[in-house]
Amino acid sequence: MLDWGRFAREIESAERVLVTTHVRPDADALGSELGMAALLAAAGKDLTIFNASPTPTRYRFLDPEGDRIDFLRPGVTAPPSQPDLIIVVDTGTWSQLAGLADWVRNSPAKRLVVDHHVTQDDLGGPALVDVSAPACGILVYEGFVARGTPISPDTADALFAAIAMDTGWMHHPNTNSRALDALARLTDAGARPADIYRELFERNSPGRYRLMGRLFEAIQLGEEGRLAEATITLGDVQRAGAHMMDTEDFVQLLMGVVGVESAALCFVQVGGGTKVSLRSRGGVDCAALAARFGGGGHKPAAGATMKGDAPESARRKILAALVEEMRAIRAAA
Ligand SMILES: [Mn+2]
Repeated sequence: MLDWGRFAREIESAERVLVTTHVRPDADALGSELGMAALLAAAGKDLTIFNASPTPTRYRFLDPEGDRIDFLRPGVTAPPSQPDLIIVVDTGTWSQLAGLADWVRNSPAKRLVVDHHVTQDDLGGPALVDVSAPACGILVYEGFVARGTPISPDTADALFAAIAMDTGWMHHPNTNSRALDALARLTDAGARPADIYRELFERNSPGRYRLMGRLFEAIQLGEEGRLAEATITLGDVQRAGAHMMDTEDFVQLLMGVVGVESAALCFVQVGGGTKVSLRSRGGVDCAALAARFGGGGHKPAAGATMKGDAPESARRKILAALVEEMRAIRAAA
């Protein structure tokens, strides 16, 4: 539970508040922003939501008119006006603020972070962080409860989407009763789970499905079925009538094969080079592995882009390193 008394004191003197989040915002980032904005509007604040990057197509249903969440783009190189408080949600690092970081640094406004990530920079203001929360949206939901602010159906949808996405629609290991309780209460407040699910998961392009078919055909298993790997080429993407962004979450499909503990998916890039996505639940540290090839991430999920190598050589290198790790972990067990 965050210190909502502290939150109340921090927002007390502010009249104009700008809410922002990390670059390439996901549902938790956007839902938390919309929730935070509603929470502050109920406290009589003047609100702006402004991000370093556009709202991805998949999440535009959260801001259907596109008039609530603004962002940097050609012709709009800064937020429209200076706030007296900047609230950063779902991140606490300068690098994640990307193109907005310098503007935040140079703004005379006070700063406040509301987040659930471990990695935190000093953004020049207090950070209200709860790393045990599966989603930032849960923290914002708890803010409504703590402050006794009613939740509108639209805000309930935004917070529901935030929590549902950061828990992988309630199947990631972080799914707990705190998340499920928040989802239940948000549903009571008017959230529409079936509509949100359709928006998030049933808006695939036909090209994405054709490319998925190609992926399923290309899966190769190794290490007695514990390793799944595949490569998606530019030709695959073109023949499917798809785009590279249609490959989002593809590596997770490899992890769905029974017995698979680690997965590597290589994407041949347009400008040359190979992007590799790694997943593991068998003890392999994907972040450490990716770091050896100039990438990074989390232990169970990481990635790297290998620029200097031809695709086949990049694939061989990453697989050799992954197999070596898998065997070392097995030998030690
Ligand atoms: Mn999050």
